[in-house]
Amino acid sequence: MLKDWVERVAALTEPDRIHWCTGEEAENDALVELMLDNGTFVSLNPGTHPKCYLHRSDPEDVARVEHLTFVCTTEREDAGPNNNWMDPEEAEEKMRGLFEGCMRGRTMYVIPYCMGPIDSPLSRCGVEITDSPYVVANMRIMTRMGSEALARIERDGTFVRGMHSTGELDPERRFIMHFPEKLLIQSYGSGYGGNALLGKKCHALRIASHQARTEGWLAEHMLIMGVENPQGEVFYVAGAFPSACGKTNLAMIIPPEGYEGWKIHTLGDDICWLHPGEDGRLWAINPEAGFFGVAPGTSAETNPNALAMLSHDAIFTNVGETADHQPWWEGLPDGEPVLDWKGNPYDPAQGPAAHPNSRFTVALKYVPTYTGECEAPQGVPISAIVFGGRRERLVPLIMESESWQHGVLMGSAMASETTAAATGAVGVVRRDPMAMKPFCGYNYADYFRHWLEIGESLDDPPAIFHVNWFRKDADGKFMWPGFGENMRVLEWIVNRALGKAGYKDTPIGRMPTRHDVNLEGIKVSLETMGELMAVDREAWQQELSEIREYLESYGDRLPQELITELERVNTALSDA
Ligand code: OXD
Ligand code: MN
Repeated sequence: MLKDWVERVAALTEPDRIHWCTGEEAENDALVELMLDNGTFVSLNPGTHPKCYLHRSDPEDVARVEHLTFVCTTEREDAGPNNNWMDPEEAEEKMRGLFEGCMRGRTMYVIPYCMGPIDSPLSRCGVEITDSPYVVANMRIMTRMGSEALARIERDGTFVRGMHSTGELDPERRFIMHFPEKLLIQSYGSGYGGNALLGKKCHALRIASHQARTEGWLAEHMLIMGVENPQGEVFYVAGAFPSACGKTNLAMIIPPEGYEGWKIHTLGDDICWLHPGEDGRLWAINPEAGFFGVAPGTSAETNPNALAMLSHDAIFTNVGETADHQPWWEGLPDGEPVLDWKGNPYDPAQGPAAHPNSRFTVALKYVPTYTGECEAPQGVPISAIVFGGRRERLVPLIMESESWQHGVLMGSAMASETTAAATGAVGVVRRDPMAMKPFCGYNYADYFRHWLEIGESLDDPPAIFHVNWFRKDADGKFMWPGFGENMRVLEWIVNRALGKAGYKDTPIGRMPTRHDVNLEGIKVSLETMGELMAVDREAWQQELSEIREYLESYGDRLPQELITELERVNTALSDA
């Protein structure tokens, strides 16, 4: 079946050569050599950054393109108002036209990959066909790619098919199409990140969310981390935050002074597959094997663990370069860029040295907080789910839902100011339920129902929280220090999960009192903490009416339970 499909794709795209990827070191070395020869890769300083390479993408191809991303289900309603939709036949016809002969003169790479540990029943496989060696090198880091995955695919007999060509990199001839009913992805005209590394957003979120719904699990845009307390108990937390809102930083947070004895386990920073276990708990695996993280802002101060893992065996995309060939981006205190991300002499008047969505690709096992549980075939049991957004006003630092239903409402009401991770305006507040707006492969109304049903099926569901690290005061200054200090909030979360942290009930959820979050050693006054946890009744009623309007835009398919829950909160606010 795989062979037939590869032959059909080759007949359509007419490559000069076909290369089946094994994932071996020697194969990677040869690809690196090829990319250094043809300029796809620039070698970085082997003294400071051994085996690190810089890739400069086409300047018009620097982020995910949500307006060119489609979910092609037979019925338009199944894709929902949260997705761009195209009729599957029309979409395949359009893509056939683009793929026809597009690999002439090129090599076609066949990448068998496994999302999740090779021996895990929770993992799912795929095959990406691409004409980009850069994609192969990235997929090798981001997934379990090669011979072992191929053997599993042959055993399973089923896999997600992904067709990718960089085409002409013409934004006018660029589409990212998903056919969930056929477990098929077709991507043309971009070589960048989520548009091209099909294992990531296309497979592990859009197609997998559809698969998860039919099979009874959840595919989520979440980090996975373990928080180990000084008693040696480890609590696993999954966290959903919109793109470029600090998931990577949180996943590898370094506990601040005063938290000696606490330890962080990093299992993943972007995607989490959650399966109900036989014990009534929710178990998580990270389908990915690497990080594709945003570089700017990553520094020894904000994320020393990330900086440490970026000193070897990493691919940098669209960062600047120093005179001695080290990668450079805004936020690094040392070094000076001489070249910008386009490879031009750096001129601050022309913009930043690194593109705001410039990225690093590096294996998960190189993060200093790697502890190996992400290889566990059964996954890890999740004690807490944390939702978060980037909100300057209104939304408190931390709150806990009263029930699973209330938590689903919190997740579905998530909103955030947009970032550079996708093309389009930055800083605009948009609703981004469960941080899945760009990634949910089916109708959000059905997705909310699926979340409610999963909760009902669990005897011991995780507690659900909502955080906001991004509140600003009247002078526009951040009120909470963030980064490592977020550990203080994590401490409250795991202690809540243990049932031992104090809280007060408020109309919008449970919150710590001013004394329940440890403020020792930081410059946050009790007064500021009070503000960070205040509930502005009128502003919240306004927010609830906007949430209601948003949710009701999903029409009849919206589960009524969410509106009932929203009305409960609204009544509590009126009574307060
Ligand atoms: C990502 C994203 O690349 O969310 O992880 O855009
Ligand atoms: Mn992401």
